[in-house]
Amino acid sequence: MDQEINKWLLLEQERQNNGIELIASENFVSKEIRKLTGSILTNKYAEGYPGKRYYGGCECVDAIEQIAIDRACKLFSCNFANVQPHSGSQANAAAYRALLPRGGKILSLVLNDGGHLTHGSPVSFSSHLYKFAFYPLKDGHLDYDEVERIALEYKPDLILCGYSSYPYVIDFKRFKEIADKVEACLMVDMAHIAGLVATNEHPSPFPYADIVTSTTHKTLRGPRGGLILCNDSEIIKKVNSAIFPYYQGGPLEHVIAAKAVCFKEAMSDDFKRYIQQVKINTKACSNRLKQLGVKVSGTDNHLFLINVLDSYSLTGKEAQLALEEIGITTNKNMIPNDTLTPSKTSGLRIGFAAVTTRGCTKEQAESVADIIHGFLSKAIDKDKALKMVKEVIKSWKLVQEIGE
Ligand code: DSN
Repeated sequence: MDQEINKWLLLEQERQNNGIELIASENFVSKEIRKLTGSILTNKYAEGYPGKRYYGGCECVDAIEQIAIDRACKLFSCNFANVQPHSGSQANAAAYRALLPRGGKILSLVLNDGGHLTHGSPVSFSSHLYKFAFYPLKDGHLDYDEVERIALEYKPDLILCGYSSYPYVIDFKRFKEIADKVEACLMVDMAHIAGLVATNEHPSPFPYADIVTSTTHKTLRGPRGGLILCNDSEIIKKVNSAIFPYYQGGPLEHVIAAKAVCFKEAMSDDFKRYIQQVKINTKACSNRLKQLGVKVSGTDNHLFLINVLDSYSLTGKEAQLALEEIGITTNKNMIPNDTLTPSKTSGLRIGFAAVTTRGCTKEQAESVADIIHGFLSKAIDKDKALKMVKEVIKSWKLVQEIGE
């Protein structure tokens, strides 16, 4: 055992167990998923796809990858899947390459309003390879008429929807109508809401999207990794060659095996009940904060935003650091019409996917709101807040025991 690393592993386990994890993109995976990500499958090179590899000895990983593909298609009711992307960013890069020539025009959400870095940020590859125009939110909500107006003017080759901090339902059908009007493709990045889509707790992007990308580790509660789905046999060929050999080399078959288990878990009644509870908890916390006079977004999904600048005269960074002192982990986040920079921000993003896996109830989600408000407004001190945190988590499962 490498004691130097093991010490930190155990400290991280303690941190996860003793805290309230509210980062909206995180979750706690089952024991089986953890076991597979640490399995001997990591030893195998398998460049290529099932039945068409550049290495010998691939019969077992071929079977595993094919099961993962078949389960992904069944879970999301689509025809084709690529389960090899190492992350959501690689999935998005491959999707753009499959649908567009270099320099192709993409219309996506203003990044400060909830888009992802790969949706056209100047610091991401995306803005270097493609031309972006952006649609804004109106009062925190998608304004489909405005998207249509900008699309008619900009004439994009691709319209992109699906976001990192949008708390409401997305109308994929309306996006498809706009895309058809300007003869653009429609791409949906459903990374945040994949677990909700899998359980029909959010409308599906199919049959409207030409390509759907996702991660598997957020609300879907699988291993860290990416996923691409589509219904068209020509598009999947382009996706496959964009992932390998264009962007990636050897697939992570240990992670792909864990993705296969994640897709199976997501088909269960237990998982549907879990996602329903995530939505109940998120709404309960957001509503409680609203009752307390805090400036928060509403929510239809697993996340919401707090305007900490207006509510507490704190930047998102300051609020994040303050909550970390009492074992509540969040992330600073830009909010619509933010006047601060991404390294400071006026907002905090709050999500309930992770804590709901550990057993968080609606009442506990309301207590979490009381702790956040009490501590950030300085109505309660650190000792009292720490005691309240301890009380909330005392009945929760340990992260190393999830899925037992
Ligand atoms: N970094 C992820 C998030 O936190 O939303 C997006 O990939």
